[in-house]
Amino acid sequence: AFYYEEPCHTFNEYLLMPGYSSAECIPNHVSLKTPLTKFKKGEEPAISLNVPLTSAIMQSVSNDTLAVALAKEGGVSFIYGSQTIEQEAAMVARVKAYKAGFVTSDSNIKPDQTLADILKLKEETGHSTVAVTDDGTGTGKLLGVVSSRDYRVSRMAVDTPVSSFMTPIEKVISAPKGATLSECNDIIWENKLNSLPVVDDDGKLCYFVFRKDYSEHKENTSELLDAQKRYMVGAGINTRDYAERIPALLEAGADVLCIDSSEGYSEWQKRTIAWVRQQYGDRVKIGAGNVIDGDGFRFLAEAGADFVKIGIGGGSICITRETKGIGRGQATAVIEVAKARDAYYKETGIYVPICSDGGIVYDHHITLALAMGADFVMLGRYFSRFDESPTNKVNINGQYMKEYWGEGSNRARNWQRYDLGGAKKLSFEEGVDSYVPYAGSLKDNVNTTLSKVRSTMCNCGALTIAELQEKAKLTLVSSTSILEGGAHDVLLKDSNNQVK
Ligand code: MZP
Repeated sequence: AFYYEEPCHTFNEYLLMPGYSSAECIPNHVSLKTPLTKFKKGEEPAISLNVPLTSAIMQSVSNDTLAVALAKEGGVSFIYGSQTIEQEAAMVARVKAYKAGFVTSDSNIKPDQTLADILKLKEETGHSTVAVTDDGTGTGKLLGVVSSRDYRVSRMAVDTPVSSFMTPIEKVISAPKGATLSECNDIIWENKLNSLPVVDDDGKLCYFVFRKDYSEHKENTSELLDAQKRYMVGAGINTRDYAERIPALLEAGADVLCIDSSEGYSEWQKRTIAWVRQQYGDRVKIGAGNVIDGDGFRFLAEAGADFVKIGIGGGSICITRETKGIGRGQATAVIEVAKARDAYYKETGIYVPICSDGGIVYDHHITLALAMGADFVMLGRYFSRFDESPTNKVNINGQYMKEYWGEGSNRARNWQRYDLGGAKKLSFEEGVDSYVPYAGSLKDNVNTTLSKVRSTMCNCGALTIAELQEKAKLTLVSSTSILEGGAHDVLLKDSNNQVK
């Protein structure tokens, strides 16, 4: 057996030490742009992210609703693969069909549907206005609209048909197809509307413009209504049914794929990547993983992976280390894989981005992972707490919680993720089913998290992630210094000014 000389470490055991910050070094000047896929020296990556965040390939995290919300903030979701090929492709297609600021076919309803259907739609899409069209699609004839106000005021039974409380088309203020965003905005403000349907000559619905769109897009007011933004989305695949799943996901519009596996240093991954290269050449982008050392990285890089994911056993819902006794402290894994990535780059001129997956508990762990060499991070627990995640929000003892379960739990039964050949089943659990405290909207939380990341980067004198990786000074902390890092030797107050 081979024994490592040093123990492995987690993010919590490290601190960043400040470097010199010039007057230029302010959070507003920080760029968090980062490569998602590999590139040759001197070239640009085919896909970059504006922020270094991706959401985990998990049933309780990455559906189409969360994918749209994260793409709006500049990151990318990988839709979970532990569902049928048709279901996963449909989720991908819904993200691609979503046009910034416009009602999609998801937010439409037929007049004979009920209030209960609207409430469900609202939950799924987050839209507060629903279009009532004759065929219930985004291109049907517009018969009326229902806004949150309409159904709240009406307080009707949930089985009430929509036609009885919608605002009928005669009373709906609309704009003609071809109107520019600034023209729409004038109508919105003159009439104190929150949203404005745009219809063609036959009364067919083209899209809605929302009041908030204007502030988001006011630079290109004249072009915005053809230049409809498509959001980027990734999709998880496995090493069993890739020959059927991948074509369906690409047809649905997936921008990037990722092999979802608890253990990536395997022949199964090599075969999967080889199949992609044989079918599509370099056109299709595919990440692989997870690995926790330099050998695993090199194996996947040589197999042709576009990026490599790091992490075994560090996920908040993961019990792999307890059940199988394998894994490695996430910080040590990232540091070692980053060294292998840099050596590979020096040798071949090919930069293969790496992703630190799992185990992010505090926002500063993201900065630590980036400083240690990760190009981006993947988070499960973090995103599962938000409105946009697919799971139920429940009240437990007076506190709102969201459900969050591992892909290796009996609930998810994602045996493909743990597959080493053999029977098509999950032989034993490697994940748990849990609750996480509900935390509100993705946008608010991501903005707060990233402002902390930018601020720490400035303390380290870095305006880009590459600069952070070059300049960061990291120190291991003793267990007593960890205690010193939290509030200590004071009595904390609760919200009523009482001692907690
Ligand atoms: P976290 O952000 O919740 O700490 O970790 C999320 C990561 O845990 C996922 O991206 C995935 O790599 C891993 N995961 C998902 N399910 C399990 C499991 O059931 C798991 N063991 O380890």
